Amino acid sequence: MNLPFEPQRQTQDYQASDAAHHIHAFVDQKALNAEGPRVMVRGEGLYLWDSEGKRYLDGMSGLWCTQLGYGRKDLTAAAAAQMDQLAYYNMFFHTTHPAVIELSELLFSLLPGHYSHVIYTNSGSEANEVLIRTVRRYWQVFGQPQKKVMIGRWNGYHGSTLAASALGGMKFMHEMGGLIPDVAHIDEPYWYAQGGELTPAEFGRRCALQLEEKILELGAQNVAGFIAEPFQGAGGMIFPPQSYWPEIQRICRQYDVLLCADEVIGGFGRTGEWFAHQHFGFEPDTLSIAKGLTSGYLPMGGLVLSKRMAEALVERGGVFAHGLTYSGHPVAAAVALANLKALRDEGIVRQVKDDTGPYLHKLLHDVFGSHPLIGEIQGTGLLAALQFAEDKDTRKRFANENDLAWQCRTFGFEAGVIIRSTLGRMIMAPALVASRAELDELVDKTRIAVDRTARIAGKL
Ligand code: PXG
Repeated sequence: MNLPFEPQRQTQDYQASDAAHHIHAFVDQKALNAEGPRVMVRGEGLYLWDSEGKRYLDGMSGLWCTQLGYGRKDLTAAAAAQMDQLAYYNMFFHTTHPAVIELSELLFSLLPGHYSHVIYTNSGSEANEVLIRTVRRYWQVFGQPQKKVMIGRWNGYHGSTLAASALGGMKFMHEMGGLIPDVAHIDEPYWYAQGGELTPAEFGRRCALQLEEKILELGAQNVAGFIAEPFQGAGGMIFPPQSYWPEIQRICRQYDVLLCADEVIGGFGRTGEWFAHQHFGFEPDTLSIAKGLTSGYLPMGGLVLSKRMAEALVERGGVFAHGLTYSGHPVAAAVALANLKALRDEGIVRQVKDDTGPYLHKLLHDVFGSHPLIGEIQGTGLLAALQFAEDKDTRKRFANENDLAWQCRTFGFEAGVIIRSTLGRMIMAPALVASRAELDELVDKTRIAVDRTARIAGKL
């Protein structure tokens, strides 16, 4: 074993202790305990090592978050310096600190000019919790306290806490713990699966018009906001047809419904723009952010507000009874600041847009464009999805597509690459610092996994 570190304990020892004490995310814990989780012990650049010494190319940036890759000394130095200087102070009782002030300055220099304020949180779920309260407070300030229904989308994902999962449209999550009142859902714009005979443009428009129907059904005077991911992430890396967002924006403006973009995955360069709504060309009133804000090195999120909303809350709102112990945590803020500086000063977002993003998509089209298992390739920047198809002409999907995708993911691990599976789609979202050579390796190893999957699906 040739490891760039000394493993402290045996893998089985780690696994036994983990099984004894730890409930993992989104898994049958009993089944996982029997199998034993992979123990990740080190990261450097795009690579991870497990406790057995096996090396993986991380094609998912952790969970869509390590924009700068692993092991960045500038981020660890920023954390250490801030810990030495002021490890903690809070945003309650009329105080602030330089780290959070400088982070906000930089954040708003990167955002379009119609945003002005942010409420910091520790995660994306919290950003969306705060969103519900902030949007409702905004309408209260304007004398419309009944305007409080939030509309989300089926198969959207906005986090795992009670209200964030209610905004999301994962029915199996709603069944575990329940919903909250005053939340409604419309369909997702997943043309490949649900578009039928419609063209993508027609289908996109039809999905958007569902928002208008839902607003009219609920009464526009009762609808506070519409929340959606610019492209769905956890739901399968699904890009809406181009007709979708302009129509959604028109409807929100027409009925005075706030347009809330969940940029937790799309933000901070993933699409080659700083924020995904810029790629799709619409102007949300709020942005939920997290993940790439710190490259995942420390937990931090936030809710960005348009000038119009911030002005109402600040100038007319009085006390807004909201705050978290760790809102604007100085160490997280210092890391976020160092992270955003690196993304900006090293030209990484531009590189994704002009070089590595187009390079990845050309490669994917060359390798998978006529692959017998792949019916569609979607994405832009360092973001891609491969759709499995049983019949490419009719867009028929496999009855066992979920199992096939999970198999593909397992084959990926065996080949030394981490790709994400969702219902019949394989997702790639490597760190934004990926080189062309690393993207070659990502696609080569993904090809091994997809070919093996095609064989068990009878397609090769
Ligand atoms: N909004 C979006 C769009 C997300 O993708 C959250 C909110 C919640 O963020 P926190 O920081 O509370 O986890 C997310 C999280 C996956 C996967 O498998 C995606 C997420 C989380 C875990 C797994 O794709 N996204």
